[in-house]
Amino acid sequence: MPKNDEDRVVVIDVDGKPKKISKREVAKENEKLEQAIKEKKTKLKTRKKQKTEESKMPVMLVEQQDRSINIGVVGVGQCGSKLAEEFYNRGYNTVVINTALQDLKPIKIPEGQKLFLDYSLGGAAKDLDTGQAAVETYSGAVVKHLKDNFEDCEILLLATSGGGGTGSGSAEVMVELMAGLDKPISVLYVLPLGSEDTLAKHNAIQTLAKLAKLAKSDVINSLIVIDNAKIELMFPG
Ligand SMILES: Nc1nc2c(ncn2[C@@H]2O[C@H](COP(=O)(O)OP(=O)(O)OP(=O)(O)O)[C@@H](O)[C@H]2O)c(=O)[nH]1
Ligand SMILES: [Mg+2]
Repeated sequence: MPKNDEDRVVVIDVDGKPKKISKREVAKENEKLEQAIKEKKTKLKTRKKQKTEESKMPVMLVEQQDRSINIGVVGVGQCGSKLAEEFYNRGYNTVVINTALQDLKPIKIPEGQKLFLDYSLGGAAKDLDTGQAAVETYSGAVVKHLKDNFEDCEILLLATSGGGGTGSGSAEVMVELMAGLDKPISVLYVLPLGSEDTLAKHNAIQTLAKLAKLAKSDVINSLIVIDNAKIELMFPG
């Protein structure tokens, strides 16, 4: 039907061009626009209501775990404690044991997870017998410490160096005590630097031989050896 020119108005389309359309078409367009605005307002209202409800909900606390297997790590002696601290920082259950109180202090794990064996005068001074005797003397406290901290653990890991007295001298006894918890046992064992003294090297070989036997008889499931001398060659200085 031809349109009366009086009924038509000039509007600007989306491309910015003027065009003539009927007043009825303008009204229809306006109606559509109003409907769209109404829908948008309803959506916004619903979203706002949802947000208010969410803000009233309590915050869920989820335990932070950066690990897949639950390993209970026990670090003995200074080197063992430092290694264990690294595991603690990655979310593993960790305890540390030492005969030197001054070496336990800088280890940043909760104080309750540290066990001081008050046996000698601040360390075993690289004496294997002193390290062994210290853990034997406090074996009851050591086992309690392990049980209290590792109940939920699937695997136990002993971290120690071979060159000193505390960690190295007690390694065999520690494995025996850990075996009482009836979980697979791994040992992370650090060999001395090439530049260290004969006593350190002697200690390391003595204990390595004992640990190798325990691995052969399956008391230890895996024996992981870190060779400081090799690391020194690879990263000199
Ligand atoms: N890879 C590595 N080796 C270390 C570290 N700290 C110490 N060691 C090595 O550990 C050995 C020294 O043993 P310690 O762990 O200090 O001895 P300990 O078990 O505390 O025994 P005592 O000091 O005799 O009571 C040396 O062979 C060092 O090279 C460390 O942070 N990383
Ligand atoms: Mg020490």
